[in-house]
Amino acid sequence: MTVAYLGLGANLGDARQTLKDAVVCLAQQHVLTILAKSSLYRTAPVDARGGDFFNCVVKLETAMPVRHLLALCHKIEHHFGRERPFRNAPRTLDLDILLYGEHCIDEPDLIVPHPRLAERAFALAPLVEIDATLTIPQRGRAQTLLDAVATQRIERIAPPCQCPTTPSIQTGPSAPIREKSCS
Ligand code: PH2
Ligand code: MG
Ligand code: MG
Repeated sequence: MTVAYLGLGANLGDARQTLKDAVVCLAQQHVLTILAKSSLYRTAPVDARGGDFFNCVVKLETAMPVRHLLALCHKIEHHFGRERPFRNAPRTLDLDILLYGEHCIDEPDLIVPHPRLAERAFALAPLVEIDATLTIPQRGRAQTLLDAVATQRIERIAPPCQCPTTPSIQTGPSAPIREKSCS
């Protein structure tokens, strides 16, 4: 199994809703398990045209080889209406493999860690939200990299889900249950 991080971004159509739907879509894939997801962020475009983006990051575990994961990302982008009229054009959904375990891949159509990850607050902030101790192979601590791009405008827009989880409901050892005999 490999732990991977995907960056999700959108700035066309109902971008905020698309990111939420895309996370649900990922969660429904039997070939992976989502381990964590960041909040949503509203972010200023970096080297791109169009309005503000929404961004988030998903941490997952999968037995898929990285090429299969890439193909799945492309399939989901296509499902959400992604078109590529020119480089960094406004998009309904962008799904990038940010990290794939500790692997470093350098091929014409796939570079991991993502080649511009270390300069982008919109990817680093959600990564650090998920794991404050995260280290990017060949780059160093994500928090240190994030500190260096503090001038990029990003705003966390949705707090993590406030749904009660089992540990917070259980306040202590449960009272013993007195059982009646079935006879
Ligand atoms: N993606 C890009 C280029 N610029 N800027 C923001 N804020 N968010 C993105 O997801 C983004 C970008 C290329 O994929
Ligand atoms: Mg991208
Ligand atoms: Mg992409």
